[in-house]
Amino acid sequence: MDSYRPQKIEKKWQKIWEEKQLYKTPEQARGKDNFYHLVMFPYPSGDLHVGHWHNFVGGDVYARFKRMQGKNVLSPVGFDAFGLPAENAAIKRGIHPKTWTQRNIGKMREQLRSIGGVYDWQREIITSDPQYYRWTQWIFLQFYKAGLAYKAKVPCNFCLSCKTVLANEQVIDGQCERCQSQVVQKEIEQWLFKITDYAEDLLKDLDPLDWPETTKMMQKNWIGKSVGWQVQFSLPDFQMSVPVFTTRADTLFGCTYIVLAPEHPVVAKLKSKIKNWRFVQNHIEEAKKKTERDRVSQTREKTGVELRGVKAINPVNNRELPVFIADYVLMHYGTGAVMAVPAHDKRDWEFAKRHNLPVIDVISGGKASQVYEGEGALVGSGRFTGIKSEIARERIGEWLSKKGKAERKVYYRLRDWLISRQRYWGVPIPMVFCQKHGWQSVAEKNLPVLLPDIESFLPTGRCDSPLAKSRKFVETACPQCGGPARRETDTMDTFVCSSWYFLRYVDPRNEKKFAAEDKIKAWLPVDIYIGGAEHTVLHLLYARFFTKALKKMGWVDFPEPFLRLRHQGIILGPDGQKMSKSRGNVVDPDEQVKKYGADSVRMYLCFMGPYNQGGPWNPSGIVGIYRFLNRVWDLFRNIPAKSQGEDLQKEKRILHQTIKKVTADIEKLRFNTAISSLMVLVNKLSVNSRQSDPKTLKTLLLLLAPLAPHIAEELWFQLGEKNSIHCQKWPQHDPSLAKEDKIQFIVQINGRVRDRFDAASGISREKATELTFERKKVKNWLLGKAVKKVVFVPNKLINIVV
Ligand code: ANZ
Repeated sequence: MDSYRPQKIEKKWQKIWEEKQLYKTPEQARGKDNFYHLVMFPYPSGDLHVGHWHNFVGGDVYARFKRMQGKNVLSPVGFDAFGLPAENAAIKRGIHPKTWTQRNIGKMREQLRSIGGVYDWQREIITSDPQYYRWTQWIFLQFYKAGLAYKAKVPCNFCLSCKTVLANEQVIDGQCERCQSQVVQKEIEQWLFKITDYAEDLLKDLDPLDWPETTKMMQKNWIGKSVGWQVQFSLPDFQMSVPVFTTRADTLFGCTYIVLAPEHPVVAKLKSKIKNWRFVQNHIEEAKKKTERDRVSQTREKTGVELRGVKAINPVNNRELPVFIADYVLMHYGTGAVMAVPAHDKRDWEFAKRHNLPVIDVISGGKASQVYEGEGALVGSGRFTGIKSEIARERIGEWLSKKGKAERKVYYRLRDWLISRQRYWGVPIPMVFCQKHGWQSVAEKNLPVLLPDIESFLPTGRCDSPLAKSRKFVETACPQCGGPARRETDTMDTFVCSSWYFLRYVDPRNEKKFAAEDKIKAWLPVDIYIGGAEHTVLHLLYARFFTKALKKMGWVDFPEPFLRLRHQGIILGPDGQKMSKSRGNVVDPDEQVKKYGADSVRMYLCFMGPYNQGGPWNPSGIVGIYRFLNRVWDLFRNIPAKSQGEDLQKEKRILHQTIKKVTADIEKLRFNTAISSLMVLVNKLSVNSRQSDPKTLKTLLLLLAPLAPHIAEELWFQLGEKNSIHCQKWPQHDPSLAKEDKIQFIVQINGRVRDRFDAASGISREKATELTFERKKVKNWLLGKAVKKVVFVPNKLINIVV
């Protein structure tokens, strides 16, 4: 008899599946609903470890499960191939980013094949392929036409090491997300997408989505909606007024000074009137050097300078107030000016203490001489005294608005998305600059604007891209007048490429459109999206923005791209630390596959813990799974005659209970508990293997098929089946068969019947003893007696000897 040799059977089946195009997804399949199942496409990093596998494997199990449940499942794969990391790695190794990327894609294709996934390879997309980025450029042009793409001089995050600007989302704690180097501020002309136009939609459409709550919360916080009032403080000596944005109009009577951002335009206008201009100017220059993060840092001392000679008037009580500039007030949030209420705002409190400014309590509830940021009844607030702060905010706002001194205002923290990068390895921005006609779009028929194959792709470190060095690329004709013009040499942030790839998968070879309308209708939106929680803000927000913008332009007809979202957990090294080459704790999936087979690796990754949690890779854990698959294999060595009577009954019960459990678990991506119940089933069947019903064994294989597709297929054919197990229907459990049989359990004390209770048939000694000793009657009989022995007769009785 053959023993289990995964290396042999896995290669064999992978070849057959591919030859038969088993996983080719038709646009429509008779009697089947379409189901778009998407796993975040990988970045071709070249060093895949088992952590990456975890993502794909979990996704593949679910896709296979949905297929067997009768869905026409689209489960595509592709590569997010442009971007800084490819370029940085290529620079480090001295090879061209294109070569490096192609090499890695080749390697990853092999790895993904060895997983035994249901990928439809004919739909593969690579974002650095001109046939793909041609449509990325086309979408850019549609955005430009719609006013959603524009160029502006903006303060940028500039990474000193990557030598490019970064989006706000790519700066983590003041450092570059990719290389952890310091990020500084620079003012540069950049291309931006107007994501802020969609701030409200991006916020309100989150609620109905079936996404992890924490992810929704992070997006909400990132968008950062603030509702408040914009209040006018007049500067009587200058016939002008300064608007401030506040969420706490209820504290207006406690305002003791005004603070402007150092860059506030009013400051420059007042220049000649400011008595201490030299000081003020110094502070402005200092502020320019600081990053936004430094400026808002909680721990830093709040410094500022008074604008001597300038006074503002509080509109609620006409009190005259000093005016300061301070860098903790940011120019590009709200109006760039705040009314300071030191009694009820911590930052203002610190500033007031430092500058010896008055503090006036206007909300009751705090402790004397401490800042109180909570709610309470108003004090010292004229006609509003005594009113609860939550209500007073509205009343004061409305009162001022009647006098023309305030208006209701909503602000968002979200900024426009800065998409241009001064790097080589990205999509060229399809714009041309003509001295006479300004910025002009490249004609759609001339797309793609090809990324030239240049040798010197190294970043320049100035504020232009390496493409600027290629005259052949740069010099072109103006689409308007045909005169000499220059191409834009910046490339797009890679997040632009991944903001729409889910649309392309439905029609990846279309040369006329990014995807045909009927195909979009047939598949989208995505039914389930699986990927890492590290993409909660960037990618997921951008993809939602693209969908909304394309919907508004009429290119798609749904507002949200991903109806259901699940994150997989992170797989740690055997030492419990994050898996990384530098730590030397990387587990290579290829090696594991060689040793134990892909099915064991798949199942172990699913078994390690709840899918959304991950955990450390345990080398003996995979051995356990390998042994389990060997036991499954052995079950099929002696295909038995039909079992009979009571045993058959029992076997059916546990089988149907397992079907029920595995179905419910896989649906919730709880693969680990699904596998546990399969283990219990296999244990039971191993004991009776000679009597097992072949039907039971077939069902076991069906349940195993999504998790361990190769061994399931092999054993399926060994049972004499002619069609792939992966085209079979998922088993249904029969509730009446799954139901536990009840028996009446007898309790004897010293051989005499004292109590009875109902219990599940097959109840264990431990459980029966536990239930017996919990019974009131039994407790009474045993009062003051010492238990000498407990005799257990399965399915019949317990006898307690005292
Ligand atoms: C007076 C006040 C009193 C405030 C009080 C708060 C508490 P969120 O919720 O984050 O939107 N603010 C407004 N514009 C600012 C800017 N450009 N830079 C720094 N701070 C700014 O915060 C809104 C509050 O942040 C506003 O409400 C304002 O301070 C401050 F007891 O106004 B508040």
